[in-house]
Amino acid sequence: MGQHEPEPPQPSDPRLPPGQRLQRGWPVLHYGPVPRFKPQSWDFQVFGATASAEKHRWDFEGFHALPRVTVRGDLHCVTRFSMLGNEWGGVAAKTVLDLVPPAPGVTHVMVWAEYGYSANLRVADFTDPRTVFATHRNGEPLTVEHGFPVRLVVPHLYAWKGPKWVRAVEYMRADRRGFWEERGYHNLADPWAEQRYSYQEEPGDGPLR
Ligand SMILES: Nc1nc2c(c(=O)[nH]1)N[C@H]1C(S)=C(S)[C@@H](COP(=O)(O)O)O[C@H]1N2
Ligand SMILES: [Mo]
Repeated sequence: MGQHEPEPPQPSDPRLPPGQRLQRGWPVLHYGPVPRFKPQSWDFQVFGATASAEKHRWDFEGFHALPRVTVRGDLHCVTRFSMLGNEWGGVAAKTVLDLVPPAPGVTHVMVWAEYGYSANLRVADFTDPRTVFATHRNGEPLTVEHGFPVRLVVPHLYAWKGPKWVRAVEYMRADRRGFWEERGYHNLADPWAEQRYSYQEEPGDGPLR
């Protein structure tokens, strides 16, 4: 073999969705600046169509005292890199929904982060057992670049559906597009169906724009 043969194709990993490649290391990717963490004013709010019609609020200690889970979950960025087999520690999204029940008719949530970043999810995606408000990866606390103190991880969807620096969850009776969903990305974001861009949406996949 000559010295300048092309790289052999990557061994295909069945955990890799179509059009994705394996990533070594953990790149940092987000829009805008990294927020500064202010422990005194930090809170995690649940608002919108709650069953009680009241806003719920946890401070930093309160949120970190919630029951915890560890889940295995891959991270698939729409820019085509995937990180496989991460272990995420944190609070299951379902736990938040159980502790702050939604009003009847809630179909979607908006997860809000610092600086107004947001991602919309169907309730079924939010309550998936592997959807987690992560504080740790592989046993280590998240660094601020990766979302400390809390980020959402939705392993079965493209990673833009997982806001870093989460501050709130809004319960909604109708779907509404989040930050990237308003800017041309697919409303549902299933990497196995390569739902990358909004022009691929079928009727019913998302609200009208
Ligand atoms: N607040 C916020 N969260 C975000 C983003 C962002 O721009 N802002 N980008 C998303 C995208 S597109 C990806 S791929 C992942 C990247 O996470 P990482 O930087 O920990 O690898 O964060 C997601 N969460
Ligand atoms: Mo991404």
